[in-house]
Amino acid sequence: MPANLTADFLKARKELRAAKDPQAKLAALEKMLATIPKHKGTDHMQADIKRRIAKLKEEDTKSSHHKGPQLDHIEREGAGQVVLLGPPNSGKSSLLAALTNAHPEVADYPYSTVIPLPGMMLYEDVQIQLVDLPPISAEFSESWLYSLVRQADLCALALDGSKQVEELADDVEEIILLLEEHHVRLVQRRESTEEDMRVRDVPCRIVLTRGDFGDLAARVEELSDLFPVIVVSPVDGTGLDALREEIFLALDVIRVYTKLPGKAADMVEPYVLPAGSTALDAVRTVHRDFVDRLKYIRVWGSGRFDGQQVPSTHTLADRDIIEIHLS
Ligand SMILES: Nc1nc2c(ncn2[C@@H]2O[C@H](COP(=O)(O)OP(=O)(O)OP(=O)(O)O)[C@@H](O)[C@H]2O)c(=O)[nH]1
Ligand SMILES: [Mg+2]
Repeated sequence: MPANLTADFLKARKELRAAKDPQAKLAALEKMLATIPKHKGTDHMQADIKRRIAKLKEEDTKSSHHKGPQLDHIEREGAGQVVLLGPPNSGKSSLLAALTNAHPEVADYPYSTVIPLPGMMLYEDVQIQLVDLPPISAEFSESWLYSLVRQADLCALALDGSKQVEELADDVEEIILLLEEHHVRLVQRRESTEEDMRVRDVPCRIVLTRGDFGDLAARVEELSDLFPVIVVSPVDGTGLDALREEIFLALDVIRVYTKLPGKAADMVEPYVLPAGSTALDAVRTVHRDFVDRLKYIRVWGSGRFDGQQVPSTHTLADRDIIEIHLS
């Protein structure tokens, strides 16, 4: 059967051949579909046009997804990255607001947080990054939430302290299982021994919110079997200093200050290194090139006496001051 194509259709087909970008192609295809004579003889052509339109539209939605914010990674800043994880309405955003410079939405209904939000928390002279997450629950959690927990140095598990102890234990168990399904294991402390590549160990602390609700001792006792517990209330300030300190300690890092020979140390901005780092690790952190030029290192703090010359394998302690001598 002859197709009997119209002049309008032939014009649209010409436009399609000349089209350079997907939008122009889509417009031409839609014009072709509108002008093609609708009868048996053009069935095949109609189907082909429809298929090409669908493909272009699908590609368009895919690429517009890419243009949206990247949610499965937050650039790490400061001495460590701590995710605020927990069931809906447990007080995660309130913690971010109380501890950092960030201004998250705090609301008395669940699922108020929908995208991750970072903020910086100051502990003494160290900046630590906290990341507020949407809630985790068996009903619904975004898949990128698990990626963010995986990448974190520490998980602050926020739980609503006004809930009954059995309910809290159930919440923790559910979260542990959900994370395990996504190859994340909450632990007290990350061991430096070889890790199973598929399973990521993330140290965890329980943060029991609504500490202003009364005595939470029984709940603390029960939950302490799982992870160390800190009771807080962003409403009246209970436990916030203790939480800052616990987060710093749980990150398992040390601060190292540097000084120039004959000068006072720069005590303003410490270098932050993993606990157990050596004097040579610190030198490398200050400047890669210093390693080759290193003559010797003096230490104030963990040395036997102030200014002691130490071997490069010397293990540093938190708040040590080092003086680097180069050739
Ligand atoms: N009294 C009291 N209220 C709190 C405390 N922490 C949070 N709230 C309240 O609890 C509600 C929920 O707090 P959010 O910080 O939004 O909770 P969330 O965990 O971020 O909630 P989602 O993002 O929806 O999962 C808000 O009305 C807060 O004001 C607390 O320690 N004491
Ligand atoms: Mg929230």
